[in-house]
Amino acid sequence: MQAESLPIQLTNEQIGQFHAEGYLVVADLLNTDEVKAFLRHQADPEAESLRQGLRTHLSDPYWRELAHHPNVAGVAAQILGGRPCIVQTMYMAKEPAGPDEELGGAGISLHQDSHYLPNEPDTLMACWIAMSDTDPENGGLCVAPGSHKDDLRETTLNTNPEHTSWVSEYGMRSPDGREWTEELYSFDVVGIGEEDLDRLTVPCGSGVFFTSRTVHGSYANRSRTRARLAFAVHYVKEGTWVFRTDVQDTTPVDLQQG
Ligand SMILES: O=C(O)CCC(=O)C(=O)O
Repeated sequence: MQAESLPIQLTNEQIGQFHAEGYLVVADLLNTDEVKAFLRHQADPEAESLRQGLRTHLSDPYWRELAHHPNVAGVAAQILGGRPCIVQTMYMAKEPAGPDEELGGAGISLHQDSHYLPNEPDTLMACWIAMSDTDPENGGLCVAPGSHKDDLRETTLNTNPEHTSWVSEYGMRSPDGREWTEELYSFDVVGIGEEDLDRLTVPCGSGVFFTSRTVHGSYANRSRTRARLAFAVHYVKEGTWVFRTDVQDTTPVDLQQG
């Protein structure tokens, strides 16, 4: 499943762009065979038994391989300036609209990841990989450039029917052992609207790296024929404390494994 070419090395300009804009699109993280092998695996009913929610990278070798991939974790290491540790992995498939439907799979309201994954010091970052061709029509990723420069923004419970909506309790634990629960919900940040967004077109196998404070999300799939498929890994730099107990035990990346 591994790419034969040398792992991607970012230029100083690309790293500067990540810090200036809060995100960076990087082409060809995965080759066609790698994407196909992952999608074939996902379609196999036996893969179901390997799923462990946000921690499927611990139980499913295909998920593990993507999370440790030299072009994914390796680029994260270059951006973080240290060893990345995997916090969570997600596969997000949005189906096209059916013949009698106005919209296909729902989007995710505009948010900052540190709202969901408080961590200290805040080193959290994401790599979002397009596993199909993605664009504004089929519910591709949207980011608000420069939105990472301020603190965490005020939020409300999202109300746009194009976005999934949920509320859930999460356990938290601080480094001194104190424990509590917090109600998290499908956040919508206050003060950023559709006009502030770059609606990205990201071809299959390419990806977007973004900071924990970069406002991002997506809208529903409005295509009638094209699924929007994406795999995301969230990393922190080694030594970072993650407060949520369900993902507190992070996995240091093995960059040799690939
Ligand atoms: O793919 C999407 O629609 C949003 C992804 C996202 O919020 C994330 O990867 O943190």
